[in-house]
Amino acid sequence: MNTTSKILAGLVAAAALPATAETWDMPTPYGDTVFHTQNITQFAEDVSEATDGGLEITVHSAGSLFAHPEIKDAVRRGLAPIGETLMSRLENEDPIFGVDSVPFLAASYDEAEKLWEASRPVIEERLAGQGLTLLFAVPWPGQSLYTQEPVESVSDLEGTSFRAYNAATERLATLMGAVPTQIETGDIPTAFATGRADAMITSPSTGVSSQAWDFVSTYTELEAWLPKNMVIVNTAAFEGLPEDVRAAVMDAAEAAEARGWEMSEAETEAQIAALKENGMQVVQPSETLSSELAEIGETMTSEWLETAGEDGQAVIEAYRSE
Ligand code: PCA
Repeated sequence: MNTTSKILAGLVAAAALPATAETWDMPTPYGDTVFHTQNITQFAEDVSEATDGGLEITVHSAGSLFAHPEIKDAVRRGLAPIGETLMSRLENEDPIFGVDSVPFLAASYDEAEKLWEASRPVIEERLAGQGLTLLFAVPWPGQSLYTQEPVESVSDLEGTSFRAYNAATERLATLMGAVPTQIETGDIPTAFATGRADAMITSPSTGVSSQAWDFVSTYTELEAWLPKNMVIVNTAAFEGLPEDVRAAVMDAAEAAEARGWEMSEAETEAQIAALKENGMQVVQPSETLSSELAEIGETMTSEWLETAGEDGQAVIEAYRSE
């Protein structure tokens, strides 16, 4: 090729690329085998395809770009344009974000969906106030109890080191007479191996991804609440995208939310089966344990209502009237 045709070939290649090709780094907290991460990877692929490569989202899983506690602020400050976080991690800054982690307030997919419908507008509004736009939210399967011995009543947990992942699990541990200790999912196996944790409450998904059978024997099925992960975007970064790209992101987000809820529900049975296959005892709670936990749930509901104020009460009223 002579110089002129090289230049022409270059121009033709450049014209084939979208005018505003953009690459976004996306920090997420959980590992690649976790269904949330897989759903987000699919979301990124959908966006790339729908925009013809106009927006490429690179997923940095397992806290590899920003550690979980830093992700939300990183997105708010524009250090990362988009990211995923556990919604109830933000309960410390505003109780409303903890609405999905009150034990037994919404303990099935149907209830969780109703609660999400009732709470989504105020959550979106709070995020908007910080320059953040909510793209989608997906629940973890129901939260159940992992212990080294079968548990007959809450008193069996007294004094144990109880792994917590947000304010609500910390409060729950305290109300059960246990000692809470905050541990990210990636650190669970080491925490149990070194005696920093003896028990936890989490989904069958996290039980499987942390290979819980290596350090606990009993899974007591509570499915006490379904906490959500949410994907948020820096509003200024989002508004900087061409309109058709923004529309593609919103479409992909809607699809990711629907797909994620389905994946989550399908996970529940599949991952409980995996716990069993790996030798864990899967048991139902005793009547004593159920009624003690129900009472703790009521205490936590009234505590939450008190701290969440009028907005919180409006959400619960809307939820209960559906
Ligand atoms: N897994 C995450 C949050 C809830 C869940 O099921 C965790 O254990 O930290």
